[in-house]
Amino acid sequence: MAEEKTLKKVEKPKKLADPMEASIDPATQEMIARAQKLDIETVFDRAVTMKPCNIGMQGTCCKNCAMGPCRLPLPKAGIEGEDTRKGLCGATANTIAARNFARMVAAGSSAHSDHGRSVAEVFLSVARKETEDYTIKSPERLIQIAPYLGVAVTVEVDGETQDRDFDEIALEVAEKAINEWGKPEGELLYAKRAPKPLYERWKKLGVVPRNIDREIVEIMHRTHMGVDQDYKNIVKQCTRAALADGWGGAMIATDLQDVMFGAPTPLQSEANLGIMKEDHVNIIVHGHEPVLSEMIVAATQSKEMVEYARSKGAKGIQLGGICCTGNEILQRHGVPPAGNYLQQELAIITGACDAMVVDVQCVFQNLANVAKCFHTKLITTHPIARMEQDNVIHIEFDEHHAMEDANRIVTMAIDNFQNRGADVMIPKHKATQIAGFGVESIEYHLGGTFRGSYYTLNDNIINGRIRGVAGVVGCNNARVKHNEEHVTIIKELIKNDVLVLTTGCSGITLAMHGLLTPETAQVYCGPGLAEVCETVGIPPVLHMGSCVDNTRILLAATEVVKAGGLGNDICDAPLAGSAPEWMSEKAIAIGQYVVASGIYTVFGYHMPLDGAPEFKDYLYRELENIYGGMWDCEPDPVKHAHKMIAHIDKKRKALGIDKARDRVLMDMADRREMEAKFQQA
Ligand code: BF8
Repeated sequence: MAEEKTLKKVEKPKKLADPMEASIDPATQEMIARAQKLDIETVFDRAVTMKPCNIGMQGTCCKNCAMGPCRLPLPKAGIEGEDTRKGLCGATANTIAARNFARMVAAGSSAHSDHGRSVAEVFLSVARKETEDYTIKSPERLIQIAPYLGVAVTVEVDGETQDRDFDEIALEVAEKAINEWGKPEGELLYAKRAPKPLYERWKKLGVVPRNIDREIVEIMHRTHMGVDQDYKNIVKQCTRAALADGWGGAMIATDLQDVMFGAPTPLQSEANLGIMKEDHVNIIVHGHEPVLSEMIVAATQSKEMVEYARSKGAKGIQLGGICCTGNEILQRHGVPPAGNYLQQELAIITGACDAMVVDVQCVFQNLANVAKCFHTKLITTHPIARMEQDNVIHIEFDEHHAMEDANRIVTMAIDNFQNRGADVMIPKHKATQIAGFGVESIEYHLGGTFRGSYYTLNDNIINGRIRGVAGVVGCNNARVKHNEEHVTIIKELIKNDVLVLTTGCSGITLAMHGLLTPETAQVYCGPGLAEVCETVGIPPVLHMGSCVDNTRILLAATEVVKAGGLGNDICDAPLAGSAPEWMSEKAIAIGQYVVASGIYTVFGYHMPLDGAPEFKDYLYRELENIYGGMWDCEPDPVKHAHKMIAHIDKKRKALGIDKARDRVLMDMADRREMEAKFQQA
């Protein structure tokens, strides 16, 4: 009898994802189908078989002590009268949801900021001349950021102002930067890079970060059992930690990466799994910190390594990226991304990935299980991010012998080329993209010739050709049709003359769907934005890098304010933020610092707040009165875009520039004609 039961269980067909329902990207659809044919499980299948926990979804499961987990779901009929739900200690739904939210902010801020710390430590080695593998590729960026860290770039000699010794500046910048993580007194130095009224607002509210580590530690303390039990007070600390990330750890990461590896400038590349080549050694780098991947780029381009690859029967070495490590080497070297977050398993399932090299964050543990089915060497490189599976190779990367480590990894990949099976299938799909935009390149392309500022961009916003600017960023999420929300929202925004800045996996998504080329403007943009993009030759969606590079968006918003005509503070300008398919705690940290910087920010999918309506209302409404920005959530992508547009219009009206816009309404026939033009292009 028992045997029969077991047999019946085995016979039950496995529930699998429908590739067409899982993604809008044909390369992804093809690879999901291939994985299923080979009986290899991917995240898309797991999303079908495992449903998310309903109470966790509502944000009201407290597991911060061993009397719990205490679960406080919202009754189906809602709550009439007093909300009497309590955990064993008496914690309310608001307290529990706020604690959970705060811990996401802490985790997200710690991830970006610890990345920043590693970069600062490598930079200190450079400044101390302890490593020869890294140098300062952008002295201009170093001189630019030094004053923000309180480092003088000139000296007085005999009453004359002279340039200060460059090595001295570098060393002081490195020391001051590292100090930002743990200094015993004072406040975050970069906070003053924000527009003055914003800094003063933070000061008045008592949310200027003291040091980066302290704000994260304090969240963990305050959300420990029996400490902070006032959700408004918890959110205040969320703000302080998130600002320590956005205007601190992440911003220092971006700056020092630019100093050491070069400040990005616009360049052409490609994106999607189709960048992999059957006759080349394919190496995929995945994760977030570019410290190792910079060396891997250099190693794969070296004559010795290319010759070695040829000696093993390959035509060359094809490097590709996944996630933000991919964005880092894209924006500085034009290395094409092979995919975004949800495509990491698929890159191995091509059968053509000779090595996947991972560092930190957003790496699936299932990569090891998938790699077992192929010849792929899966290599972890970071002491804080190892995997338990025995097929994973750990080569710990050390900046003091960086090139040696990179050469070892590339050699291993080349040696592995001969072990490939016959079962290679690389999807043909890939698209061209222009990436590598930054604060300066926006100024260069859209800036004023005479003022050397954002004046012309502002002028185009004021005259209504550009309705406003949106930052659309963030992850993919297997609970959402892969790429669909990003693409729909962006098309809706640019159709309505909203210029878009993008980073992270959103940037990779838009690249693979062909939205990061200047030609996109004629096809998808409203007439005003199309005219501006065509005149200056830029795409209507500007890829500004990885997720730590959201700080470039903060600084671009600051430049908009400084250029004048659009209010005195970031919250006055017609700006909005969005993370359509978010999944990571880092996205919550980013959302909180963007909101606290004055920008209305809409998340897609869902937010874990529904179980605590009062707390949710505080984030979605009341925060605007405090910081000028607030949260929102809208899973429908068209409505999502229109909420952002409505906010932009509200700001235009408050500035008195709403009349300047000649509204051009487009119908479906216009849209179809535009799409047809794009297909022909
Ligand atoms: O830091 S967008 S999935 S890769 S968390 Fe992760 Fe999200 Fe991608 Fe970059 Ni950002």
